[in-house]
Amino acid sequence: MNRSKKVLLFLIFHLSFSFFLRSESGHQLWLRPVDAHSVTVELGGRPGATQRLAADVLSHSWQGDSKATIKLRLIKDRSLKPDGFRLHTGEIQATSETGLLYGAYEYIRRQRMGKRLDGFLSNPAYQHRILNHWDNLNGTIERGYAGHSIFWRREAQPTVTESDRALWREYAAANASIGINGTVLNNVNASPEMLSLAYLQKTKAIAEALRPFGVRVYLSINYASPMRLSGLKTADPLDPKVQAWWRDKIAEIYALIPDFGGFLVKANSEGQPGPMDYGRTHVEGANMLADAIKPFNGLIMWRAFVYDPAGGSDRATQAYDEFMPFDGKFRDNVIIQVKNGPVDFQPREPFSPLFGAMKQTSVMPEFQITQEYLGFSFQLVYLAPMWTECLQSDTYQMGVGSTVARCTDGQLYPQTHTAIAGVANIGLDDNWCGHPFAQANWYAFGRLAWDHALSGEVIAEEWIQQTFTAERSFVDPVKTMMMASREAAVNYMMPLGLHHLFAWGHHYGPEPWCNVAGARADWLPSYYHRASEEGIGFDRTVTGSNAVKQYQEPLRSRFASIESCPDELLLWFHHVPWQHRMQSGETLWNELCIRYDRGVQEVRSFQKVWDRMESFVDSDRFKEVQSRLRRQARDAQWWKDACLLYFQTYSNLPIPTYIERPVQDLEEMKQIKFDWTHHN
Ligand code: GCW
Repeated sequence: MNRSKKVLLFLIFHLSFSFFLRSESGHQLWLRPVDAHSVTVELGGRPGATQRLAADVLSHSWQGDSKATIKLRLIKDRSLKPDGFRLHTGEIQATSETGLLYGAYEYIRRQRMGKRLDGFLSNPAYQHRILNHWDNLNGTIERGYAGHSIFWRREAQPTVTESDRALWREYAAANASIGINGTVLNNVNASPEMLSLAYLQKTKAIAEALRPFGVRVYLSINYASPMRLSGLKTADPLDPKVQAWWRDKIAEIYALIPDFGGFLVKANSEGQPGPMDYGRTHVEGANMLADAIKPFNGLIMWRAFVYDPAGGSDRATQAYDEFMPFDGKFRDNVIIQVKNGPVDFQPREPFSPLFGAMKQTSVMPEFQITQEYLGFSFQLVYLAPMWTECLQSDTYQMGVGSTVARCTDGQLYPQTHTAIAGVANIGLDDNWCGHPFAQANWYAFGRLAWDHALSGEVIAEEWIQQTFTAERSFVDPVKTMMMASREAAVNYMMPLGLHHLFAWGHHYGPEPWCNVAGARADWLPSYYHRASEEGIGFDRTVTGSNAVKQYQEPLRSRFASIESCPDELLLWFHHVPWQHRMQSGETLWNELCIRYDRGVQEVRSFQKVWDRMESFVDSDRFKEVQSRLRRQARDAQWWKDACLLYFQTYSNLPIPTYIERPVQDLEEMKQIKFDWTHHN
């Protein structure tokens, strides 16, 4: 072929692509419209709004035979849980309309993925699959990186517009498509105003928009609300006036929202009020609310994220020490919400020892979808591998195979309620989540909440095909990149079990040297890394804080021994000499250098993968990801340089010469002041 022909073909190729690949904002998430074939949907029973939505889903996205007919059927079937469904070619069966809606979404997904339809039965792993929005009533979002709240904004009185309602419906549809059936609308650091009539009325409007999609609303409460809202003298849970106040408030809420889900409570944690302000316990505090909401079948989700305001013992041990004595004492409509790890959503933590240990109490995992400690919305970090790592961790509490998943989904313990929560990464940004790939984390949370046995890879495959294209030469490399991205972040931020090396004031960049006069010790990185001339890491064995004793054997011994402790958690559980020989045969210092460098190299390789994908993606989303990857590469380098040069001041050892050199000076990096809002 001569050159001009080649150029011509090239032009045609690119023009046709740019014709088809209209620019996309990402607003449609994984629900982008497809060229649907025609289909007839037969509704079952006396169809309500939810069933009609199921029919819409099928007729808007049908990929099967043209002119096919599909029946929606409400049936009685013991093998189906309330939200479950069964698919047959041409038929969806469920015991509820919501089940039909979930079935419709799954039907379409399976058509698109070319998967078997006949006789496919699916039940959710958890009854309550809930997003937690850390949205403040003034519209800002704590740890939110995708714009302001979709629910609240700064205004004298809360108002509702038609475009609010439209947005909430889109949000609800996205949730329904992945099985999410609940949402907490406000920050756990809760404003008492949330329970004022004006805000409850807006909550009612939100509930109405979400209801047809099977999504219930919940609220976070401030424990001192009776005082702050109504001027009571106390919020003591044993005070009859306080109890009456909550009973009345709850009755008021249910009069507005008959299917209200319940409360999420952060009490006596990080300065929030709670029962301990009155000498009462978490049990007394939670049970009082549980009794008040019981007549309405509401749920109290009580968070275990508590640690001693005075410092004291190892922070990683405190939630367990606080809650274990209460096992068996909570009402059956209380569920203890436990973060995946014992400290705080770090890039890698062992699972919280409360999982499986509380045997007579309902416990639910809390994951963080928003990337507070994983690169905000600037970095591509796919979190499913982190969550499956936690869910599949064996706690050994009821023998081999007592995974976190099985300890919380009702299989091993008779929980009245089962639930799972994810802290949302959603805001008013056009693409909802900031980074186009952050949408995958919302998606993955929902899919895992429905089926915790799914692999991160299967979920990534689904998400990529629906969000971008099904072309193998796109899907495969992008999936590999996503699957590698969490480990890459661990490597360039805090490998080998290091944790909390984050800068003061934001949790984006590194500040292992951070020292703020008067700050509590366990808010400073040095509390966690304990670097000295001898070594680095937190001794949590019997010679240290003995956190290992909170784990069941054989884990306790495995973690306690420097020989058997997995590399990934070594510096979490041990203070290790710089010259210690690792499993790889390298010294600890060299291994640390290798990991930091590997993390940076991995991000560089993601850039190359993405740059090869240009022809598959519309230019808006392509450029957006490309630019964010550039930033991620720079910031990974920042992490590596800061941590290695700082730790080197203790190890006094050279960075092995087969590794790329740092390119920034330690003193320079110490001067960096990072205000992320200016970079958004
Ligand atoms: O991860 C930490 C965050 C706080 C958050 C807290 C919590 C909502 O830094 O911003 O507060 O956890 O989970 O309560």
